[in-house]
Amino acid sequence: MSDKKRILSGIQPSGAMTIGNYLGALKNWVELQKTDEYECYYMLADLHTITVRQEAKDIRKNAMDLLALFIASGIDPEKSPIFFQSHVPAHVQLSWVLNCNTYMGELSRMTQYKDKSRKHADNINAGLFTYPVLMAADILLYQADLVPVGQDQKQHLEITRDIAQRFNNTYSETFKVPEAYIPKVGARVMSLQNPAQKMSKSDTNENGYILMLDSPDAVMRKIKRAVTDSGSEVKRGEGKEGIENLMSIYGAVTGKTMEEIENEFDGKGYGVFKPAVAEAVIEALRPIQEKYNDLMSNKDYLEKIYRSGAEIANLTARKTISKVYRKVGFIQP
Ligand code: ATP
Ligand code: LTN
Repeated sequence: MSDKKRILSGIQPSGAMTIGNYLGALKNWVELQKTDEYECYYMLADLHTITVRQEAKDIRKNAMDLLALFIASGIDPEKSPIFFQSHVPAHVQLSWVLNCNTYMGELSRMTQYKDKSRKHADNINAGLFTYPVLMAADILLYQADLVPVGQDQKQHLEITRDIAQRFNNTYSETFKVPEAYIPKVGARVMSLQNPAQKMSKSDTNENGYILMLDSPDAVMRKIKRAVTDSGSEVKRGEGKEGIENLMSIYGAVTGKTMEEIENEFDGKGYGVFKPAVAEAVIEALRPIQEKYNDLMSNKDYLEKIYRSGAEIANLTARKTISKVYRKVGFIQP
């Protein structure tokens, strides 16, 4: 086993992937993998997906699309195992043990749970409530040091750390206590239709998000329609959340700072700015979409990737779960 630090992260195949997922998470995964300083595990969190009602055929389609997008975006499956959460039984096994070491009170404070309960008032199921425990299991199984995620997952990382520390105190040192890794730009991409709300793949208004697989026309149209203020200056500030969101998207894809963007568009107005943002996004997506199309015509290759990913993930995860079972007192099989 290498003594490199570990990374684990995941995205749910709960819809088509947005540029929010890319800028907040996947882009960093690729960069962290390139440093060669980490051993990285990248997971498609399909078990998490059924916490809200889903059609089976949609999960199947979204899961394969997402797998291809991981690779098309630059994750090298030769270096980093890519696997489906449901292919590694230890996730569910550990989540049971952790459920018995997590309090109702701490789970009730999770903002994602509150948001999703509001959105899915007719289906507030137990899985939605214990979602963060399964996520803690995902991370702790791999003894991850670092978890690259968007801003919205910070609270889930905090509860993961609490659960790990509590378990370690009760049963002796077992888990690495992980750190969140949140990008400086792009950590919280907002909806194009409502800049007070995060861009989300499960939004009912498709003009609110840009998908990784949106056509250039769709990207241009959605950005031109993005909600802004009645002014015309490309600047940050009170009441300018819509423009600020477009500026941070532009910054995240071009590498430019907010100051540089303000200078670039000084005196130019939204009519110049919006198409420039759209062009930059289109150019960033183009190579990813090309690679995605190639990969989707090679299903055998994709299948090989997730199979060998699961094999490696299972090896690592089994070590942790057998240690945990032993520590809590279960007789070894
Ligand atoms: P859902 O709408 O089904 O809850 P989601 O779009 O919020 O899904 P997840 O699969 O829950 O996406 O998140 C995957 C990763 O993308 C996480 O690291 C999350 O923090 C990040 N992420 C999601 N939305 C955004 C966003 N708008 N801006 C930045 N990062 C984001
Ligand atoms: N809950 C995450 C997706 C996710 C995840 C993980 C992220 C599931 N398991 C483990 C990092 C590590 C979300 O983004 N909604």
